[in-house]
Amino acid sequence: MIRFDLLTLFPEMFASALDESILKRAQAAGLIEVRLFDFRDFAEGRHRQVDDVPYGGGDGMVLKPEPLAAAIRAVRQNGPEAPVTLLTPQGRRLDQEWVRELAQRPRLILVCGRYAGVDERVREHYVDEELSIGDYVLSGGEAAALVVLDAVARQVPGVLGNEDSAGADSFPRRLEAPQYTRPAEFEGHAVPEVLLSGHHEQIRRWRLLESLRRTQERRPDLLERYPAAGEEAELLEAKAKERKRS
Ligand code: 9D3
Repeated sequence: MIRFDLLTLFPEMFASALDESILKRAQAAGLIEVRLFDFRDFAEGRHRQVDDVPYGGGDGMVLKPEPLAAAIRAVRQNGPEAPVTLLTPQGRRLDQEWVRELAQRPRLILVCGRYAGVDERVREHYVDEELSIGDYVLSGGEAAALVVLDAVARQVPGVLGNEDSAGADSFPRRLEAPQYTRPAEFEGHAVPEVLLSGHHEQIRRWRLLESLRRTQERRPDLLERYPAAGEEAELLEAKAKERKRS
């Protein structure tokens, strides 16, 4: 069981995602628990102000420190000790390895920033680690928090049904071979012969080769990091020889 505490100004952004398929099942089964906190609820005053203009000038509004800090303190107190993770484009980029590590924790506290940023003093004194999901600009941390939630939940034993109990998704070292389903001919385009043949060994080798080709073509970085060896290397060699002959 992992507990996710999400701190956001937009808790409604999570509703439909949490009410769908895998995440819904995981919550119903008690495998994950998700709690949403609106840090506007921790803002003082009649206007419950959560942001303000930046000192020194500039565009946009900066999230004020007090409501955010009060929310983090309250959430932290209520449950086991856990690091506080700020979702920010300045964070360390998430990858599958980090996802697996996060999934070992009993609890994740995810703080969603907004476009103009968070007062630096909160980052310094209330945040333990900073996470980005990649090099592109989002409007805030909410979409990123959903990515973390989805990826981490998949690693929790029992969350994936029998459908994909390879479960704890392994690090994707190769891209997948193309997939087809019926009909055997679609708008004049046939499914590769070998897949209809029923020759399981030939199908396995075809997939392995297509997977290698596709990885070579689209993600040469993966082949460099995890070079072809054993059967993969043999297959590539055999193909290279074939090409020479023809
Ligand atoms: C250029 C200075 N900032 C804009 C005034 C940068 C900026 C801050 C915050 C840009 C976007 C955001 C909002 N994004 C996130 O909070 C965020 C994010 C992202 O934008 N990309 C990848 N991962 C993440 S995690 C949180």
